[in-house]
Amino acid sequence: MTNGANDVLDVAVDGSIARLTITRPDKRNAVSDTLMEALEAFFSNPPKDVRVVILAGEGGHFSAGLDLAEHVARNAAETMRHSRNWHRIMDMIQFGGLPVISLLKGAVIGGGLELASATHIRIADKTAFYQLPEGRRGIFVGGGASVRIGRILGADRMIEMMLTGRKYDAEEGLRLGFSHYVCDSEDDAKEKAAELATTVAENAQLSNYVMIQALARIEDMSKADGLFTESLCAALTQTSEDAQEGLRAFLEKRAPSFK
Ligand code: 1HE
Repeated sequence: MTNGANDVLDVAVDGSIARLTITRPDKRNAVSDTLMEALEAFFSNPPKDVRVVILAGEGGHFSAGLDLAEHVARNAAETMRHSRNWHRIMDMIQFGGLPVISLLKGAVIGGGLELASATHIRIADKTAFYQLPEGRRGIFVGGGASVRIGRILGADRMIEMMLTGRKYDAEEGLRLGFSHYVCDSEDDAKEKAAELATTVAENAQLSNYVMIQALARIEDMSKADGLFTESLCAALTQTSEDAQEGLRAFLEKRAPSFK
């Protein structure tokens, strides 16, 4: 099934997998307000049977970040609201309960990197490069990078990356954790995404949900609170019907069949 959500985000649903494609290649998939609205519309009410989302960009780039043409006109109060709105929608992507796989290529810059870092599995091809050029534009990150990219890189490396505006290539990005995989070509990356999407979709849904909801939050907690929360999550998943099926399937040497 394919619905053209609107002219900036194409949404194609095929069984349990939804493929979202940013369709602004002429603007290098820069993140406009309309694109954020389209992402919000999908993630706030995803189709019922969807288990995994694959997010990609049309053309040679994942995303060149914030649409700078729109940004020029904002005053301080509007910028604050805009930034908080991005935080809200990025949180929806990260904590909406659906695993999201992003396909990274070409520019993964500024807000494009913020968007990628809200996704759970990041697959790059060799053309991908990563940059936080906000210093060069006289601005600062505003879509969650201080927290999400800060977590991936550590504040020290992120400061250096921002001060110098340096570009990391695909292999460096893999080493640093911007991506989890690098494939030789875009086609290989798509194939890898489809394979991983199938694997993830076959997991018990409650296990996936808890992984997404709990692990990033536990990172924010004290050790004692984190361990307590882990036990609550274990109690929730390990007493589910799917857990009984998963354990039985292992002992019976067969693949599990989850609800
Ligand atoms: C854009 C944008 C954009 C391209 N907003 N219009 N992001 C940046 O600072 C990255 C800015 N972009 C670039 O560095 C380059 O465009 C690329 C390296 C991504 C691609 O280069 P190239 O040579 O293939 O394309 P181009 O000729 O630079 O751009 C093609 C068109 O896309 C052109 O428009 P045209 O009407 O003249 O054809 C560009 O203006 C347009 N375009 N990038 C608007 N970003 C919540 S805070 C987040 C803060 C940030 O994200 S800061 C980082 C912003």
